[in-house]
Amino acid sequence: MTQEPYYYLPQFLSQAEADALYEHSQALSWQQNDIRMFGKFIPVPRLEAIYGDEGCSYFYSSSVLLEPLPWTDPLAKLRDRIETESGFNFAITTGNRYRVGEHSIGWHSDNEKSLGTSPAIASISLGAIRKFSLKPRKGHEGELQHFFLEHGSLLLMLPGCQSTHIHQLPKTKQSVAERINWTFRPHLNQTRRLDD
Ligand SMILES: O=C(O)CCC(=O)C(=O)O
Repeated sequence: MTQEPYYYLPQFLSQAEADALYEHSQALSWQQNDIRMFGKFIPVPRLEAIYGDEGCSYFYSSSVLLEPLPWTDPLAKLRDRIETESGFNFAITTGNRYRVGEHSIGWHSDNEKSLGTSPAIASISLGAIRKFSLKPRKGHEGELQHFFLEHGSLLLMLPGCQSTHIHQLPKTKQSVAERINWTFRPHLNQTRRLDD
């Protein structure tokens, strides 16, 4: 049996911790960005935010540039906790705010140059439960998996996962409340290390 390159901890945060982080997240700086698709700029189907170390900007899909604001205390504490428990370092967290069922992210892997060659990526979910799917790329082992990401859960995509798998958070026609996701990522420019 092969070991999957990710794992899911449904109750990483307690209910009270997840509630407090959700409330904190609502007051942060959310942007409606545009992304280039088939030669045209269209609105990204969700709101985005980014917090992190200075000099660690995030550029994705050859069109969206996110420049980090300084860590807030709650996000920095959460980063420290994920680093301690996972053993991986993170330089930025990118936020996704899905306000309605139409808000989504299509199949992709996180393979931007700034992440380095084999990043670990840690994803915290807050608010409404949404379906998140992961599947192996052609030629790689494994099955399509669906996770119903709970309030306060952690999904850790281990080094290698971005080369072998792709993931998405699909649209839903069901009426859903808002969900916020914080994805902690490393960065080639990062200088802070776990044991600093
Ligand atoms: O919202 C999620 O759980 C997925 C976010 C994601 O795939 C990304 O930011 O690259």
